[in-house]
Amino acid sequence: MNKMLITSYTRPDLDGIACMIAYKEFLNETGKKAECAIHGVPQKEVLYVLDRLKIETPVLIETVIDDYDEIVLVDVSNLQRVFEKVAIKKILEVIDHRITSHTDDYPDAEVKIEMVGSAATLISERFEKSKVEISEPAATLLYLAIISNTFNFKGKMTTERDREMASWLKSKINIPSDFIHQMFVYKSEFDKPLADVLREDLKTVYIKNKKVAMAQLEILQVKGFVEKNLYELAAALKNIQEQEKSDYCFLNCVDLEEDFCAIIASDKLSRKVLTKALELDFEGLVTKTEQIIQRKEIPPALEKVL
Ligand SMILES: [Mn+2]
Repeated sequence: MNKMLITSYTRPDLDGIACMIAYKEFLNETGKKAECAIHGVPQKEVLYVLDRLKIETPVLIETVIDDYDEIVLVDVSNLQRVFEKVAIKKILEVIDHRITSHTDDYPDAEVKIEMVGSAATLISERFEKSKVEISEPAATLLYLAIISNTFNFKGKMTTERDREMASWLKSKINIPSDFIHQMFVYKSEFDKPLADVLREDLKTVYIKNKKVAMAQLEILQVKGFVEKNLYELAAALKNIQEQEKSDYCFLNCVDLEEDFCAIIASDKLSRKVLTKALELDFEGLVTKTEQIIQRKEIPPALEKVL
């Protein structure tokens, strides 16, 4: 029997990791041989969760890729975000939750892309619908992934399906009541200069020939954080803008326990275009949003005004 390898995008977040570990379990339980592997160092919150749940980190994809003829992508459908040696002809299945133009990239694969808040919801539904018993570690990972990806159900992309699967998973697990808060605390502490942190997770997109560099932090107590670090953050953004030669550049700071974001832009043009696109008022370099905005919601808004 062929073995399948499940993977996600480079530097996976909790959603990517939870999906690959849980989907491996699902496939194994349904009689298929599957393994999972990661590319790059997982994001901080992943390391915290795996360590606290005593779950082993998946192996590095570069060490095993040649042993597999069949590959499954979870929480990603854009091949550019995946380890370069993942060949398109080997891809058997794609499970993702992003608005994407990549559905037709995989003529031979089974592609399931549905607009829910978290890919973990799609994996959870597989277990629930087929009545395959889910282990507590896998259920815990999927539950935390839904919480993390939907900003605790406060993000706009949250759907009823995410809520339903989260409560189904929650009935099967036992986690300390402060686990999620502690996970957020861990995510909010940085052990390197903020400039490096912003760089590490920077996303750049082109909108009508303009290059937009977007940084995002998901942390607790955004207000105090911004007050304390504004100078450093603004300098880091200026640097990014120079290095990337981007036309626009900003940082979106999501407050994980309050319903707002602080958006910082160190240059006038970026502030001007964000003001127009998001109907916000900057005070100095910063503006506060009325509700949580995700980074990926900003390009469509910019597209309308550029
Ligand atoms: Mn995701």
